[in-house]
Amino acid sequence: MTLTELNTDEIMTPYPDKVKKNRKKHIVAKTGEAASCPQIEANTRTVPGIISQRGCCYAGCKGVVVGPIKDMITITHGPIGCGYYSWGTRRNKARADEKTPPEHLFGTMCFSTDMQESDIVFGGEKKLTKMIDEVVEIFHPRAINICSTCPIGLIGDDLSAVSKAAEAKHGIPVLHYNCEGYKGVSQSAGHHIANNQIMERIIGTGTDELEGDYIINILGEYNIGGDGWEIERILKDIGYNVNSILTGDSAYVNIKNLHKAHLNLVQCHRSINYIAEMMETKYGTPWLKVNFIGVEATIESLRDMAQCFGDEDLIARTEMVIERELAAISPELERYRKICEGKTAFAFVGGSRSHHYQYLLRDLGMEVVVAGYEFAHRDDYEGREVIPTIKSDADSKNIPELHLEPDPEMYEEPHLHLKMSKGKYDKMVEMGKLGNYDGMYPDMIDGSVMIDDPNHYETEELIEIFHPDLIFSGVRDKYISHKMGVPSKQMHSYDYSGPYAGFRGAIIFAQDVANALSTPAWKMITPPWEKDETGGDE
Ligand code: CFM
Repeated sequence: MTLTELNTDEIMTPYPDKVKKNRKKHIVAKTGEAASCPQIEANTRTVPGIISQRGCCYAGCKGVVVGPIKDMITITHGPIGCGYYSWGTRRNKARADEKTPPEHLFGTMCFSTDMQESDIVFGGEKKLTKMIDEVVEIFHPRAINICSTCPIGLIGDDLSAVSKAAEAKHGIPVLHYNCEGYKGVSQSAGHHIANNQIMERIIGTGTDELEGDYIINILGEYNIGGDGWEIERILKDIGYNVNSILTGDSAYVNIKNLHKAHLNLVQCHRSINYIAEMMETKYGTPWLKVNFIGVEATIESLRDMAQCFGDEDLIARTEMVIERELAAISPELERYRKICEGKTAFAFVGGSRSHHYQYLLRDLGMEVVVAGYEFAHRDDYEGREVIPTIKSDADSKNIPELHLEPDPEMYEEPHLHLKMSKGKYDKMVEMGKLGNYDGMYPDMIDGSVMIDDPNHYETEELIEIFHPDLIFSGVRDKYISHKMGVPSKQMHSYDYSGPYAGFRGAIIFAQDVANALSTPAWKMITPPWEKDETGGDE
């Protein structure tokens, strides 16, 4: 089944005219003739009350980007709900390492000023100051983050003054983020605010001399279910030195030295493209878009990385590791592929996974027939070449750009970072390998649909039209599909499974998907479209 103009109208029928007009711009069907992506509206305000899957600015800043920094204490300044509900819900795993002993790991704890009514009336600055004092006295953190929630912006607490005073008093960096939940139109605004602050206050402050060749950072990898560790395992085997993964299992002490790396890899571009681009401007660090979700995608990313450095030994070691890993996983993958082959899926995830996971599903012979992003920008659908700048987006109008000049001490031409000739570097750029990424559209199959900021109602309608075998969802839409007899995989937390990245992750994913597809329970549910008008079975 494909989506026709007729179905789209039918889906929109119950909407008031204004909503209809709005939502129509967020749905695009791919037809064989269309080489380039029709314009899709994205990163605009959600229709109030429509049951969107989106999160807020605070979620994007605290929950997604800065929360996982393991050796920083992140204080949620606000009523307790925001801190409590963002406590340990994103599965960004972390562990102690050489530079970060166990007493500096704070990721499992929840810190909040627990603002009460009287604090809202009289202001929360004193309470915040006291909390910072306590946190320093008890835990001795290397640095502190303070993340604002909605009421803080409304009552106007001066976080900048509190942070400055605390820095002077305690002698450690105290970073503050004005990431009130209502800012922007989704968590995407929070990513941007977090990126700006990390760039301004942390990156470039380190003086460590990093040892070895091929020093890289992996930006936009959050170690959900241990993904980052699997990627690190492969890269270390090949001979790369991973300085820091941002921000999964990352530490303040490593992020300080981010500018010392030779190359930045970008996994989730939506949440971290700002840092990649700002580092290129300030330090000349080149960046490469990678995707370690999917066997073929991982192989291509590894080959692209090796090409960036152009070293014959590295290229040979890359091929050796690819061959070894493939030999180890292929028989098992083939077994699961037999169960999954020919099945279809929906992918409704945040701002990059709905695209990335299409590669892994394709490894299993499955196709995504409807893909939706919750909060992506137009470039995530249409490609960076088509939409070269995100400045026209609603979020970007609300968040000031950092105006960075090249750092004369650190800035080198990008090709010098990679120790390659200018000509070779330019060729990589020309091939679209460096400083670029594709949107989701070219990877969608004919007759498939892309939908921006989908809601419960539209999800139900699309299930009824397409009858997918599996749905990749968030926790809010998961149970809709279950009630309709369609299994789902929670792709933000992996339903507590994982890792799914790299080679070993692909096997765990294949097993989970094969299990979901072959569980007999789903056949025992009669979906609504097979029921008669009175709600009974036909
Ligand atoms: Fe990037 Fe993410 Fe995603 Fe994202 Fe997220 Fe996440 Fe996500 Mo949940 S950073 S955009 S804001 S890949 S928390 S690890 S799974 S919505 S698709």
